[in-house]
Amino acid sequence: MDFVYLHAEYGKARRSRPNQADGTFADPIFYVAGDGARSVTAADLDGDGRPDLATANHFSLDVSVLLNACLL
Ligand SMILES: [Ca+2]
Repeated sequence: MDFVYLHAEYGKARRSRPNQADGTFADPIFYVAGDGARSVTAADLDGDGRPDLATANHFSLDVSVLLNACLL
């Protein structure tokens, strides 16, 4: 299980901290979302069995979708 959260300082970014399978999380990976991302959820949005992420963006009035491209 990875750890995903929005970072208010950057506004348009969200961060993910990959699980390293030893009880710790790796350094954050930044992903750009829409302007004013306020919430994030994980779900398999394209039906490939891997969880994807979506954010609701307050200022750009849209939704950002990041499909999981991980090979694991
Ligand atoms: Ca997926």
